Amino acid sequence: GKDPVTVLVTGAAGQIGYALVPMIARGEMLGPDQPVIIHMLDIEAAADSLNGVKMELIDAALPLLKGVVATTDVVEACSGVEVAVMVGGFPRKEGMERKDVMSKNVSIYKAHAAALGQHAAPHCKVLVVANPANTNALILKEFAPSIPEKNITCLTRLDHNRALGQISEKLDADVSDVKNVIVWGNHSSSQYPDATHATVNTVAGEKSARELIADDKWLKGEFVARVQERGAVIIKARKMSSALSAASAACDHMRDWLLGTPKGSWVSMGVCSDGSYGIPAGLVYSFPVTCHNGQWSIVKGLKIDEFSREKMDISAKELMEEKTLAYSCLN
Ligand code: NAX
Repeated sequence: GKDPVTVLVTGAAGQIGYALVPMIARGEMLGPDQPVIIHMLDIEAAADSLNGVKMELIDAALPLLKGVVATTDVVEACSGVEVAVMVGGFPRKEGMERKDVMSKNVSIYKAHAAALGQHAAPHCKVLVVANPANTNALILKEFAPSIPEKNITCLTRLDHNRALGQISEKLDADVSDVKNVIVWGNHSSSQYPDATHATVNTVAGEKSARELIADDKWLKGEFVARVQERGAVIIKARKMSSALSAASAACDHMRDWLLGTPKGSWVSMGVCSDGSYGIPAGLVYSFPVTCHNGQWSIVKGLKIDEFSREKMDISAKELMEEKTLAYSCLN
């Protein structure tokens, strides 16, 4: 069989971690024939809980799981890692200033960047989940210069999947028949879910979602708002944030990146901008991408109407402000 791949999950004692590690150990991230070794990192205060997760993983007797490390030591956690899913971070608590949360996460991501840069495999692929996801990824990219910047991404696949879900509900279509929505920008409420180019596979062939829905007011209004606000709606319902769908999206993100996107379809990923679509180069921004041979590329040449342009720029502007704020926390 194949050699095992070592996967790091930070914040593994948290609620996304608890949903994510069994998915990875069942092959949902790297494929059903890919053995894995899972490294789980969390902080000292969560060490007992992290050990509990390790015991449960062992008790699940999963055939693909060739080893599991539960540690609070960043160096041990990052050693030899080929895939890193960064879920650990400092949450915004009530009454906290944006700058204080940013400052905590900047120092966490700076430290994790250094450890990954020194101890992970040089070809390590990184997915940042923890918020502010795009800016945490930006900090990671800046402070792990030995990791190619193309290998550092952030999660907007959950928003992408939510957009697919909304269209599938609206048209009463199977979600697997809907494709090519786009989530542009920041994984925040400024994100722009765009269905302009989405298609739906019907008995009469592939049709434009926009034409089938025939309600631009819904697409520009309720659809956008529903995707943007879905996270908050779930917190309200569950009294906890979305963990199952976030973990599932993290698996989708990594799997498509490593194993490729199907012909004719793209996904949304937060990646380092090359200036495409007028988005400032160097920002970590969510674009439509296709993946092939473990490399993503931004889908080029899509027509952008005035409505989309404005929304895309608003999110870019927010990311530039986050970047400035993050840099002001460095000193
Ligand atoms: P939890 O608070 O349950 O888990 C976070 C874990 O990170 C905790 O166990 C904590 O001890 C650990 N941690 C904190 N600092 C650490 C450090 N320095 N090193 C290692 N571990 C550390 O949050 P959970 O609900 O699991 O969410 C995790 C993160 O995902 C949050 O930042 C959240 O905002 C973000 N999300 C991002 C999403 C996305 O689509 N990009 C969607 C879901 C989620 O909201």
